[in-house]
Formats: sequence, structure tokens, C-alpha cells
Amino acid sequence: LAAALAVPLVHAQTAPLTPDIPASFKAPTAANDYVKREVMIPMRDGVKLHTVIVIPKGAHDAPILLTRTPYNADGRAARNDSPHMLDVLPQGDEVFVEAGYIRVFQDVRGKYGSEGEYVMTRPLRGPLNSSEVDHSTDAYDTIDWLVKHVPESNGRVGMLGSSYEGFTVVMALVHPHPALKVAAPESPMVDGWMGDDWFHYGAYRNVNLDYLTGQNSKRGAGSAIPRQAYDDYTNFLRAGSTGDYARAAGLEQLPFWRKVHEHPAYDAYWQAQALDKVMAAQPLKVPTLWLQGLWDQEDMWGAIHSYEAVEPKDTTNTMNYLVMGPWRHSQVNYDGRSLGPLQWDGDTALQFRRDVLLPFFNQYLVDGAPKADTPPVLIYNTGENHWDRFQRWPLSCEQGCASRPKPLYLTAGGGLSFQAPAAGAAAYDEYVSDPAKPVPYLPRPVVFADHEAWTRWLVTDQRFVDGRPDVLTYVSEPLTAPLHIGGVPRVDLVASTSGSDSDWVVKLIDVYPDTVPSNPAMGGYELPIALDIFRGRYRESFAKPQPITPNAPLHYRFDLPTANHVFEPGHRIMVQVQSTLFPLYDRNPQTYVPNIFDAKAADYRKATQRVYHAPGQASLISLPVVSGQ
Ligand code: PG9
Repeated sequence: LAAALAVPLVHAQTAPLTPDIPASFKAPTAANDYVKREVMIPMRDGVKLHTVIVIPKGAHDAPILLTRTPYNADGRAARNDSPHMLDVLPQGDEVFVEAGYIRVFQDVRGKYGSEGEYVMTRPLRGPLNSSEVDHSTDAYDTIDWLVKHVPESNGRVGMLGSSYEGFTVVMALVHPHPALKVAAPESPMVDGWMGDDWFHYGAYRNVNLDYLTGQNSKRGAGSAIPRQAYDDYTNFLRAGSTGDYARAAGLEQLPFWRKVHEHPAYDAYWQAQALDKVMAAQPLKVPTLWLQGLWDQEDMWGAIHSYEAVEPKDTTNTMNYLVMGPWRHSQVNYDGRSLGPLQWDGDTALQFRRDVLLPFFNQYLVDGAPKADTPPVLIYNTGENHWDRFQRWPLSCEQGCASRPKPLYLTAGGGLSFQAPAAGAAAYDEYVSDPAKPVPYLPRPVVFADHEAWTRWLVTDQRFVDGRPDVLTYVSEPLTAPLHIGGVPRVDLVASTSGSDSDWVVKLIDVYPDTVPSNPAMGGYELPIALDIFRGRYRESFAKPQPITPNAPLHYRFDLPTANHVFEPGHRIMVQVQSTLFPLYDRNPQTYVPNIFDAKAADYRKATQRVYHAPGQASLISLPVVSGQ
């Protein structure tokens, strides 16, 4: 034993108390099939933006795919720890990795590794931005640097990204750098008041409050607002107004919340930021594929309205393209086989990325690539379950389309008819909307943090509210032939409220037959095809709200989201009308107050709502019928 103890320890150099966490640790990279560079790219004002560049090993003359993000460039380029570029980059990028692209993610100014100040969806230089920089100049300066400092590249850049990352793509299209050759804004945030993240037609989307603390309380990732109760229906109802809820959560410290609070109407602050209007004012210089989901629960407005705004100026038909898939928000970058209970014909998202997006980008970015067979409009037909390729969109509209919309009237007795109402039947239906018992948008408990529930809420079976005394339901006879709609269903509601303000929620629904043998769970399913909320005070002007005259039947006209849907034989069309969609949307107190964020408990009052269906006072949905009627 003594002899054995005398043998010196082989590794005696590392003393037992040597700290076990070294100052730095670098995983070996020799076996990687890619090279990752992290650089700080200088902008024209001297601020440097943190940028992650992932290059296939041995690449030369490779195109660059750029995304500018507020969601952590490091994390976006680190899906898995792996020596393989395919594993490291996001699922949506796989087709580009396989094609040998260089991938670049950049933190926008003020977030994560980038210098500078973060301004939520920083406005373009102009009335709201007197500085010398915006996302348009930051994209320009970044592209300029990349084509000069990445020797493996061929000097051509494409940009894509979804949602906020789609917003930064749109910004890059304003005075674009000449090396930006192609772009795909995916579900871009374009007009935060009309129908993207913050409001829909003036009704505020409470789900954003957690996003604000998550994004704006720190340069890195912040947290959601702590909850008193599991059910967010309870949490928001107890709080009072959304202003009260936000105050209790400390949001007054966040300048962006203060800006929202100070601008509840569509005033110059929102109007100047509406990027569809900005894009309409200039011809597109970069071929652009606008893209979104048909059930996009976050940015339903941006892509389709930008496409429509730009289309008149695309005189050569070579610049402006539209894609709408059967997807939730950002699903284009994930698996597209299903949405909730709806099963599609294969992985529609992969089909699009592989067969449409990649060839489109290759055409403009890869030397010698063939011209892609990109249809001007590619839209999924959600009733017949297949992609449709069209020359233009919409198919049915008031002017300039092959088909004209047809009025579908709400009728006495809860019916729907293409015949205008005749005299004699009841003039209206009524319900009491009670802000103390708002209609939920999902079956309770409602948990904002339940991401899966959030992503499928727009396809939720509406039987869970059909039959509530504060929801009016109108339904057609079963169809005997397919009815195809292609375009925007427009609501034309003649309605009164006993209050002095009111919200109107209208849903266009496809009711499945009582039994669906191939998929029993779909028997009788009430599938929303298009729905939205409209804040009544904006009936005459989005910029200048006005009290509603109590008990006067008034016209409320607003567009529902775009649809390309066939109502199949045996199905029925349904329309539901209600006045709350809670807690997703803040409650209208139903008493006019200058700013609903500041409504007091006493302002929230029950109101008797009437929906008219009399001659001269007919409520209807103008259906963009293509065929079948
Ligand atoms: N819909 C998210 C968002 C975009 C822009 C502003 C705020 C939120 C997103 O998914 O990025």
C-alpha cells in the first residue's frame, strides 16, 4: 500500500479547487459543415448591429438570405446543437440550406446583441421619425456591408421573415439596396390598427400585453405578466378596463404601452405607419411574394392589403405575387399538414417552400437558375382541399373582377337567403349584450399562454357559443351545389344599440353536415371562414370616433378577412352576430367614453342590441361568389 501511495497522480496539474467553469469554452468546429461568423455591422449613424452569418463550408458565389429580427439572432440560428447547418437553422430554412444559401440573421437596433435604442416597429423617417435612421436604412446599410464583406457570396441578397420579421422585410422594400433582388414578407405586420397585431377596426387585442412585457421590458427576453387566476377570462374581467389591467401590471413604465394608450383611434400616429399605404405610393422595385395564412390569428391584414395596394403599379406583372395558405400565423415555416381538426392534402407549408418559394428565390439569386413557374396568385382552396393558381385576385369584387359579389341576407327566423327580405316578417332580432358576461372567443378556461390554443382559435367550432342568448345565429338550408367564394366577404349590418357605443362581431361560418363518416369529429362542425370585430364608434370615421345615437338603426359596413372557400353540397352557411369576443378583445363599455382604455366600472352597461332584416333595413353579407349561385 505504501508503495502504491508513492506513485504520483497522473493529472496532478489540475488542483482540486480549480474553478470548474472556465472563462470561455469553445466547442470544436472542425467537423461542422458550416462556418458561423458573428459580426457587428456599422450603420450610417455609427450604431453597430449584431449579425450572425452562417455559411456552408467551402461555399463560393452563394446567395445570401437575410432576416432582421427582434427575436434574438443567436437563437434563430441555433435550433439544435449540431455540426450540420440543416439542424442548426430553423425548419423553414431547410430548403435554402439544401440549396447552398448563406443564411444571415441580424438583431434589430436595441434588441439582444445590437447597439442602439429599440423602438417598437420603428416608424419610417418622416413625421414620426426625425432621426437619420429607420429599418429601411438599416436594411440598406446591412446589405451594403454583406455584399462587400462576405467573400463567399455572389453579391445577391433575398429577404424573408414572418410577422415582425416580415415587417422588417417590407421596410427594406422602401428605397431598397440594389443588391436586394427578391423578398418574401410572410404575415408582415403592416397596419397595427386596422387588422394586424394591436387592434382590429379599433378593438384592442389584450393578448398583446404579455408581448409588450416580453419584448419591451428588457433588451433580451422579458417575461409575461404574472397571473392571479388560471383563466384569463377571469383575470381581465376582474381588472376592469384594459387600462386598469395594464396599470396593475406596471405597463405605464413601458413607453410603447403609453403610445398605444394615447392613440386609441386611427389618428396620424397609426396612419403614417400603415405600410400598405406607404407601399401603394411607390412602384415595387424588388420582386415580392406577399404571404400569409388564411386563418392568421396575428397578422391577418398585412400581406393581402399590401398585395392589393401595390398591384395597380405592377404594370409588367413581374413584381407583385400573393400566396395564402391554409395556415395559422407563421405556419408557413413549420408543418402544414393540418390546422386544428382540419387535415390538408399533405404538408402544404413544405409544398410551398419547396415548390414555389425556393424556385422563386433561386430565379433572382442563383446564377443560371431557371425562371420559376410562379403563379401571380397562389391560394389554398379551404373547402375543396387543394391549391389554386390564379392570374389575379380577388376573383369576385364590385369592380374589375370576372364575378360580382352577391348579397346574402339575414332573415327573420334565423335564416339566410339570397332573396331580399319581404315586408311582413319581424323587422329585427334582439339580444342583450352584458359587459359583465362577455362572449368568450375560446371555451373557458382561456389561457393566453396556451400557444396551441392560440394558434387554432380561428378554426374553433362555434357551437360553443351558438345558442347563447347574446349570440344571434342565422343559417341557410343545406346547399345542393358547391358555392365558391373568392375574395372579401363584406358585412353590411343594420343594427341599433340602446347604449352609446358598441362592438359588432360578425362570423361567416361553414356548417358541416350532421355526420361526416370519414371524419366523425367534424359532424355538425361550425367552422369560421372569416370573422372580425368592429368598434361602433368608428362607424363614420376611424380617425374621429363619435357616440352612437341610442336605439337608432344604423349601417355598419366592414370587410371580413379574405377567403377562397367552397361550401360543399350538404353544408350550410351560417352567420353569427355578437358584441363581445373576450378576453382577446377589450370590452366596449357600451357607454361612450373618450378613451375606452380609461373606462370606469360605472361605464360598463348592458345594452339591447337589434339586428334588422326588414325591407330598406336589410342586414347582409356581400359574399364574393365565384360560382354556384
Ligand atoms: N405577431 C407578432 C408581432 C409582429 C409585430 C409586432 C408585434 C408582434 C410576431 O409574431 O412577430
